Amino acid sequence: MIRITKSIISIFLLLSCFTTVVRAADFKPLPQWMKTAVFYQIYPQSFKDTNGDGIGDIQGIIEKLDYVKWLGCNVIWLNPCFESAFQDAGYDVIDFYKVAHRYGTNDDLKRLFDEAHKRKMKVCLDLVAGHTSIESSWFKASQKNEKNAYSDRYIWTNDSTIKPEKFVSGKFERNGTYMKNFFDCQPALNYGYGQPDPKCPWEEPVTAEGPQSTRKELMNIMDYWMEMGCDGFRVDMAGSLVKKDPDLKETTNLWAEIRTHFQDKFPEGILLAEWGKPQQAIKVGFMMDFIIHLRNSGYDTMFFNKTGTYRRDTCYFDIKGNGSPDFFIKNLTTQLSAAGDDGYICIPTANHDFQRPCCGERNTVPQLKTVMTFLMTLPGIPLVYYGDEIGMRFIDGLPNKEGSQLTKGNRAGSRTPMQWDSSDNAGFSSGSSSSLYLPLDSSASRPTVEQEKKNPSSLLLFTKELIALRGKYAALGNRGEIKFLQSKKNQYPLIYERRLGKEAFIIVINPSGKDVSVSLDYDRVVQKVFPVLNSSKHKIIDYKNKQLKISAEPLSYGIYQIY
Ligand SMILES: [Ca+2]
Repeated sequence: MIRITKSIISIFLLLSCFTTVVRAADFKPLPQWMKTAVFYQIYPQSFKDTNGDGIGDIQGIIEKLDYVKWLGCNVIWLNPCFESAFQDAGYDVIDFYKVAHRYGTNDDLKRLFDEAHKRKMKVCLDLVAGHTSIESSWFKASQKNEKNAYSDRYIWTNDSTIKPEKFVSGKFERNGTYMKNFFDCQPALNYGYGQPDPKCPWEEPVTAEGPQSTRKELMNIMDYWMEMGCDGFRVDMAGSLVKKDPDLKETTNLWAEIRTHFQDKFPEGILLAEWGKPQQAIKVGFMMDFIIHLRNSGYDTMFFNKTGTYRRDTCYFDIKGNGSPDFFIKNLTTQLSAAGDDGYICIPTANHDFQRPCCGERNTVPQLKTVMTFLMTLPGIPLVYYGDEIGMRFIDGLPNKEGSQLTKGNRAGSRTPMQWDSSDNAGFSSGSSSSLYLPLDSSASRPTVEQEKKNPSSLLLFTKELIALRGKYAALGNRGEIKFLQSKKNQYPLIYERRLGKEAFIIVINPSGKDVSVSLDYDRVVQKVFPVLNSSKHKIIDYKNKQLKISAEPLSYGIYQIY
């Protein structure tokens, strides 16, 4: 009897598993173009201003498409460009269907899609799916006492004296407080709760009318831009739409429904998560996720030093050579194996939320070349954050701009105007310097695109060369495998193999200011070690008697093809 009961329970568990959890195998395949995608992230307010108001615009992006393509990038991700109250630099959207006046019009954005496509490039928008601005017409309607279509679009308590954590009170017609996501001006949209507490009536199940209508609206927004020519979305805070969902069951169901709808209509479109944990994001249906400063990924242990939005005493890419890559490598290896062929990871050079590679004491071209060699030889889809290709500096000590200031650090330092040339305002804008969105790097030696295009040893031409190598050799590309060959004794240099089929490379990077030598056992038969890219006149590695002998000068790097 017990055995029969047990079997029934197992069958039930098995069935419930199949009926509620959608697997990656159920989705349509990833678009083929992701295999050779190289991203360039544009912060629209800081890229190129064409009407002299001091704020970058869509026309400016159109004018610089040829530059982005010249660099070797073929996909643009634009930070939010929708009508906004700009209390969080556009991440507080008023109208998801309308381009913000300061950037142009919907027609301009359509022209950007068309111009990009003419150049065989793609454009992804930023979908701020989790919340709106308090100035949104939805939120205004939602505050009314009388029941209307937006009453349950947000999460409202039924009593203004009830204020759980993250709930905000105010002078509203209806009797209640609302839930926020980040700043108070960002009320959370209601996608429902994975495990609603019956004692809290505002915790609706995902199947309730309000959450279902929010879900449909999100798909409408996506359809609207995709039909206009958009190629996909990066979804802000993608893992946090459904509240209280510890096992991600309802989050998985939500994204599975969206992905299925999206791919049925737009099989070439892509969905990227801001999640920070590809093993989860890809499982729920995203095609790519970032390994960044979130969720204890180890990204900080590689790059964050004493200056920047987030600060640490030591990191691996530091001239002192006191860091360790172990934690990052461990996480990267786990994430890659969990993602498998179902999606891509992306490890960007930086983004609008944290510091650039050129930051504090890491500020010379040779130092930045070690960072760029690493980021541009990793598997997954590479991403260049605007300006990192020329070594733009994280500017410390800027004022709070549109919510850039967090409790601890300021994000403005990574959001300053792009430095194009030696003309006024570095070619960013013809407006007065006081009108600029954020001040330019005031350093007399600030790098520019114009100057670096002419300099054969510049970071810009170096980055362009690294990107070109990914296109030339599949082993160095998005789907090539990676194996770290780190010496157990020495944390420096960083040594890894990239391989696909018979094609193989060994990459050595020494970000420290010390000479380092190591010998490693290497099982594969090596007949020839050919330097494809090398910082020094001498080869850093040699192969003898099944051993790799590596001797790396300070701030050196090399990419070697092995036969
Ligand atoms: Ca402008």
